[in-house]
Amino acid sequence: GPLSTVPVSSVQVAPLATVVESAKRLAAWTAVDKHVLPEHKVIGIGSGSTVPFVVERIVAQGPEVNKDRVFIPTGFQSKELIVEAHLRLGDVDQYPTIDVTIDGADEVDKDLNCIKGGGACHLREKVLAEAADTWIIVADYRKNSDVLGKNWKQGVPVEVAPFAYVKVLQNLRTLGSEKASLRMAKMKAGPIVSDNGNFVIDAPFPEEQMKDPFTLLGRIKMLTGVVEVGLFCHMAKAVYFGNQDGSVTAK
Ligand code: ABF
Repeated sequence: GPLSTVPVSSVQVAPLATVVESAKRLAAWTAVDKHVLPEHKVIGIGSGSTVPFVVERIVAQGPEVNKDRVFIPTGFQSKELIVEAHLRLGDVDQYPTIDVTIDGADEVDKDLNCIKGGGACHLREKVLAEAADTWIIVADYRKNSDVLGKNWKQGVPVEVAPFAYVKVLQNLRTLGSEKASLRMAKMKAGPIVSDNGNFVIDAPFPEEQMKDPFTLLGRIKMLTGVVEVGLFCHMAKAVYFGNQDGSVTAK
């Protein structure tokens, strides 16, 4: 048939999933090579699908250096990652000062402000970010943005105490998020529950408000019943985006 006349080499385009995976790995490896140094003994491990590549690269630094280290997870997933890699697990109440934490993000703006919490782990992620001397973000090219909310359309993740969620939903609408909604589990089986036993609201705000995420963060955080907000402002020391062409953009 006509297809047989097409040279194979011209149709060998890597599927999107493979391209994105490579981009994530590239960002993660670059960040580890640059920021996880032999003298670092307490290391925070974030959440999401980019973080396994962080752990992979740390393991590759060898048992000699890793035997003197302790790893602090941001949630259930990263705890499993640490345990499966046979690294030593610690908690932030034993190690309130962390040398370096590496985490993913849902979107990063031009000033390194981030939206996080697509995985509902942003409370622990923010604690580990604040506890760290150095906080580094790794992501693929799809997360690179000028204004938050342009790529990540589902809204600012807001973790709330379950009994207060209706009041907080109302507050968020008054603040400007008309479409704020409770995050539901698949098949709408019920609200998703965070590792801390709380609910998560997704609150999309107009671009005007997203241009000043620090002010918005302050307003949302003031609402009683809010546990933590998935806006991370002025926290990242560096961000690494893996690109489709195999290069890395550092911000
Ligand atoms: C965590 O995982 C979250 O704060 C964010 O929601 C998500 C990013 O994951 P991925 O790297 O899979 O895009 O870092």
